Order: sequence, then C-alpha cells, then structure tokens
Amino acid sequence: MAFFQDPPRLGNQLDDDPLLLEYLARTLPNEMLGAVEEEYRHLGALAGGELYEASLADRTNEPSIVHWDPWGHRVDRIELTDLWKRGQRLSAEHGLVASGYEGRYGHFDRIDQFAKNYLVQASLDIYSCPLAMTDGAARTLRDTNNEAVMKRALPHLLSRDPATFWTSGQWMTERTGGSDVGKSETIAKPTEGGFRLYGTKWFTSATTSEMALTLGRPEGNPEGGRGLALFYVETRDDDGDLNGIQINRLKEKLGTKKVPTAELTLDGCFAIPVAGTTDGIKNISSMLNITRTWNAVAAAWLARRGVALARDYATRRHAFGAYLSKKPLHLDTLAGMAAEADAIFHLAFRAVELIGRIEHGQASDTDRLLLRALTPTTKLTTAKQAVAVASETLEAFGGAGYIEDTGLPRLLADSQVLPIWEGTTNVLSLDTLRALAKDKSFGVVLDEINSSLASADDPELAETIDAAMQSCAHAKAWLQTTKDDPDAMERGARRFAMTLGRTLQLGYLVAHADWCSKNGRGRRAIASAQRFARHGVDNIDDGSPADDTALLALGR
Ligand code: MFK
Repeated sequence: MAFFQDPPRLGNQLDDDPLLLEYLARTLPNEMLGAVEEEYRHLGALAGGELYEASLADRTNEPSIVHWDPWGHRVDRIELTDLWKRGQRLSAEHGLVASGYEGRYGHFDRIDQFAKNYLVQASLDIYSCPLAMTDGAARTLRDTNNEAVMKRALPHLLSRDPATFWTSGQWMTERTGGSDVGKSETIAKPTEGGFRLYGTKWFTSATTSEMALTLGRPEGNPEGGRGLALFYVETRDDDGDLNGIQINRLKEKLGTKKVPTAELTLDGCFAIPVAGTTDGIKNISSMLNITRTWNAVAAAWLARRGVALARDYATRRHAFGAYLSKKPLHLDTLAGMAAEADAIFHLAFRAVELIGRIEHGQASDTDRLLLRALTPTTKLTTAKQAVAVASETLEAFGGAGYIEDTGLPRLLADSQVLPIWEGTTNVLSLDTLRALAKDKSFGVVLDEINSSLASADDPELAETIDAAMQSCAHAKAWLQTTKDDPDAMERGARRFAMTLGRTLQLGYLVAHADWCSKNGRGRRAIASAQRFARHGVDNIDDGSPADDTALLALGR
C-alpha cells in the first residue's frame, strides 16, 4: 500500500483559539467586541484558509534583485513574492498599522491592531517585518514631533489606501555589528536642506520600503551613540530612481526568506535630521521598543501556529494502534507547548495594553516605568520560547516535520530570527538591568506580578501563586547579592531577565485563569497556569563562580 499521511489543516484562526477568545472577552468592552468580531473572523478565515494555502503554494519563491536595466542603467529593483504584494494591500485595507493610531477605540486601539496581526500574520510570510518598522517609524516621528517630516510621512505610514500606503525601513546595522550601534561608521555631510549620507548598512530588512529611519554621524561629531543623529530618508525620487543608494546584494538567510534583506551602500543619500544632530540612539529607541513588541507578538502567533498544526495533526496521524490524540505522552508534549504559547501571548499583549494606555494619556508614571522594563524582558523571553515551541512542533510531525515541502521547517527557521534581530537575548538582558537600575523600577515589576497574583483566589491556583512568589523573592535576593559585583551581575543577567519574564507570565496566566473560572470558561486556563508553573519560572543560578564559568566556556 502507498505511504501517505493526511496533512494538517487549519480552521478559522479566531474560532479555533480559545485563549484569544477568552482574552478578548476579558479585556475589551462588549460594544467594541461586537464591532470588531466580524473583521477578526474574516482575518481568521483568511489565515486558516486562502493565505495559508497561498503561502504553502508559494513556498520556494523568493524575492529577487535586478541590478541593471537592458540599457545599462543601474536600477537595483527588487521583485517581491506574490504573497508579499497581497500582504501590502491587505495591511493597508485592514489598517494593520493604522488601526493602532486612529483613536477608534481609545486606548484599546493597540489591542485591536495587534489582535488583527496575531490572527493573520502567521500566514503572511513575515510581512510583519516591514509593518513592525513602519509602526516603529510612525511612533518615532510622533515622539520627536518633527512637524515637517510628520506631515510628509505619517499620512502614508498610517494610510488605509494601498495606493498611498508606505512602509518604512529601520537601517541600523553596519559592518561594525548590530548590537554596538554606537560604532556606526556612516558619515553625514551637510548640504542644502539636510545632509548627505555616506556609508554601508549591512542588514536592511524590507529594502523595498518607501522610506527609512537610519543613523549617521554628522561630520565633527564625537564617537559613540551620542554622536549619531537620527535621519529620515526617502528611498526613491519621483522618477523611481534610488536616492544615492546602491543595493549591493540580498542576503542568504536561514529563514524569513520572503523578506528582502539587503546590504546597502549609501553614497550621497539625501537625508533629513529628525530630532537634532546628536543622540541618535536615544531618539531611535522609540522605534526599537515598538519593533521589539512586534517581535513578542510575532513569537505569540508563530507559537500558536505550531500548536494549531500539531494539534490538528494529532487527530489524523495513527500510530501504534491509535490516533496521536489518544496517546498520553503525545498529549503531554502538546500540553507543554500550549502552556508556553499561552504564556507568550499574555506577556506580549500586556506590553501592547501598556503602549495603548500610554499613547492615550491613560497611564501613570508607574506604567511608563513598567513598560520600559517589560519591553526587553518580554522580547527576550518570548523569542526563546517561540524557538522551543517551533522545535517541538517539527518533532510532533516526526520526519515530516523535517521535510521542506510540508512547510513546517519554515516555522523553526522563521522563529529562530526572533532572538536575534531587534537585539539579542544577551543585549536585551543587559538592557533590562540598565532600565531597572536607571529608573529604580524593580519594585514596579514586583508590584505588577503581585497585583496579578492578588486578584486570584481560586484554590486550584494556590500552588502556582506560591511558585511565582518564591521566584520574586529569589530575584530580589539575587539583585541584593550582586549589586556590588558588576561581573556577577552581568554573568547572571540573562537568567535574571528570563526569570522576570517567566514570573510575569505566570502572574498573567494566574489572573487570566481566575477570570476564566469565575466567568464560566472552563478549566483550560487553570490547567495552562498550573502546567506553566511546573515547567519552572525561576532560572537564577546562585552557584556558578566566575572562574568555573570561564573554564567551561572556553574549555581551558
Ligand atoms: C516580526 C517583527 C519583527 C521586527 C522586524 C524588524 C527587523 C529590523 C532589523 C534590524 O534593524 S535589527 C537592528 C537591531 N538592533 C538593535 O536592536 C540594537 C541592539 N543594541 C541595543 O539595543 C543596545 O542596547 C544599544 C545600541 C541601545 C546600546 O547602545 P549605547 O550606545 O550603549 O546606548 P546607551 O548608552 O545604552 O543608551 C543611549 C540612550 O538611549 C540612553 O539614554 P540617556 O542618554 O538619557 O541615558 C538610554 O537610556 C537610551 N535607550 C537605549 N535603549 C533604550 C533607551 N531608551 C528607551 N528604550 C530603549 N530600549
């Protein structure tokens, strides 16, 4: 008999997602829920059907670059994949950036925007990359309050008309590296009405964007991040010619293959300073904080997609006399994946909620400090979880999970970018510590965890609450012990930040589970919180001396 297996299928990505349905019911006012539900269901149907099929059918297609036209003119034109072209239209029409800014639902705008992205993006081949940067650029321009640039760019970045919608790049990484941005070598020379940029940008994602925010060092400025300035660049002129930019080549990457990531040479690229001629890193940080939040929501939609596919396949795959959905060990594996995916969702959407409140003037100073600390913690924690869930997803399919034309390996390859771009785990662990130290905000994070736990009184959650409180106490003690030992603090930064991230997640899982049990939503959320607590939330290691760490790390 021929060997065949039923492929996994996806249903409506709204109706098949109990966590999303619970979360929306818990968080949004009823009237708003009624108003948005139809669009969410439509996006859920697209993501589970047509777009999912299209992304499988388009699997091997990749963007390509044409450097020269037949008459010898350098054109550097990038051809996008069909699904990306569709993504462009769909993003404008559904306001996948714009709805975060329109004020339709006040501070819930951001939840609306990210719920739509969460629903649809896992079937859009990482079109989220240019959208994240577009959102970051819109927010940065607003924060810097540069009237002229805002007037020029914002109507495009926030357009719902595909004909006028622009995306933005975020060109930061140079040959000197992506983490230590202060070493950037791009020089900015003054010219009439602005500056001309000269340098190389080593990774620029979504290079087809109509504009970009980038960094350059005005001549005569000091070294380091303070000497950089934030610039606004339009990539092409009215004739479609590139603005002093050469696209050297597209990158060969492990995943995110539909994203046209390129190396650029800036050779007299006309640029306008957005916020003075210094403090570029500080000024671009609004953008980083938005794109890092997108990263966390991307972790949520990728993990959720893995769970959805593996869950469905468990009802189709028959082995050792039964469907996998009847096998205790397989169910245990799926349950673990589901609990991690739930935790990612809660942490990511808490950051989203805070952004909405802050942008609508409904936040306290404490909320601002909380978001500053939460953003790096959230990004680093969720990215690592997404990779782990993606890896389990492939394994849940056995050999099929390792075969490219099932489309499954792409989940792992795409997830693997999440801990790398927008700041690696270690860079963000140090950023977490820096934010806590600068703002003295560790107490704010502890209060956040405690208030999530305090709202829960379901007796089934008692043990999980204890686990979260113990983890908080350990984190507090570790900070005390290491505060006079910068080396020990740096060595433990990742474990500490991960502990904060996972403990916050446990707090949110507990609060959500308590709400579900009191609102007739069954035991699913309680099981999720309990399971996540059993995975462990405390990663702090008090016992690794510096010498042993170096010995092990370097092997001598
Ligand atoms: C699916 C969606 C995914 C999205 C896809 C997007 C793809 C885009 C591809 C890329 O472009 S990836 C490029 C990613 N690169 C990074 O994320 C940079 C990683 N490195 C860091 O984040 C470093 O921490 C940093 C460059 C910021 C360190 O540089 P410095 O020179 O040591 O800066 P410093 O002294 O820490 O900070 C300078 C100022 O900025 C300080 O303010 P003050 O001058 O008032 O003290 C900081 O407090 C402030 N600052 C830095 N980071 C901040 C921040 N403020 C708020 N939020 C932050 N995150």
